[in-house]
Amino acid sequence: MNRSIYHFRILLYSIGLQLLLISIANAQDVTDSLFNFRSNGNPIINHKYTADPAAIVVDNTLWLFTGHDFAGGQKGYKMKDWCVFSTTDLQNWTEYPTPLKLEDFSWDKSGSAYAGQVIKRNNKYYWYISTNGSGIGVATADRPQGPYRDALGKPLLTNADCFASKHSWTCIDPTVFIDDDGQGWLFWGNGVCYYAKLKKNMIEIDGKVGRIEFDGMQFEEAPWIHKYKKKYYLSYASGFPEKIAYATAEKIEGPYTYRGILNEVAGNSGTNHQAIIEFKGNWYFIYHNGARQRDGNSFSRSVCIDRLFYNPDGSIKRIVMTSEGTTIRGK
Ligand code: FUB
Repeated sequence: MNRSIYHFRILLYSIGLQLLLISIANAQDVTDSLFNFRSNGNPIINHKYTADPAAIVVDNTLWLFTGHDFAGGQKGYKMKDWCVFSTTDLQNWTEYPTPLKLEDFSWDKSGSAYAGQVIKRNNKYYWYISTNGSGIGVATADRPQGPYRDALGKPLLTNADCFASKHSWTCIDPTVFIDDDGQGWLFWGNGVCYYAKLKKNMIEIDGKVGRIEFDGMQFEEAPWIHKYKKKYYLSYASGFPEKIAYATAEKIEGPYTYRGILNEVAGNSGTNHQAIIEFKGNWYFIYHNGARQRDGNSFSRSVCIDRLFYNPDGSIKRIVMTSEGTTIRGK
């Protein structure tokens, strides 16, 4: 074989190999190995579409749990699995193998993996997830990165528990909170905000389901409970397209007082879905927008993080959504 044909063949092989590697990298959208990446601003994740963030801090590490949207051209929320990421500095992240899939809940008939939240209790992790109509489920794991297993083999809550609602997607968006006295609470809902106590085992509801209502509420979905200086903060998506509003109370069951808008409509996305968390002495507002999608719909979302600041009276300053995100220090 003459030398130039030989070199030409080597060139073709190396191009083929590179194309193969690129397609393997793209196929990794369903993650089956550890993947390390650096985030240089918002959105923080750029190798896949992520939505509905929830976070916990364990020791030095922030764990981020998200939904997993499909790429552009989508007509609805049809997600099939959830994702988990960790970081110790909000810049360098690790993504873990897919920790939980909708198919892990044999009772789901909806085909849509909606929002959820993870909490730690007694060295176990509890992931409360929602579906579009089949109810709220709970899965457990021994490590934050999973894998998680359905703890009940049936929903924890269904539309039948949502006594004041008629529409099929009312039993969604659980947020979980363990109070200083050890009592676990679940809040959830679309259109109406429901709440209930959890038993110590975290996989059973204790007592009656209640409803949160207050002047000015306009509750859409995505409740999130956090505590700051002994006060309870209930943040939630309000109106549509969604802004995030919040209210505060002296007791977790209320009465709550409406405190105003916290975050404006997030660019190019009808939904907004926040998590609020303290990490290494700073408070963060984690949400999603549609910044990375090109076809203008609301179904290929991306998680972002910006700082959250309190006023001296405990009210929260309006969130400033930025492109730089947490790469700006002390904004
Ligand atoms: O991602 C599906 C649904 O959209 C969530 O459950 C809601 O909070 C909204 O973000």
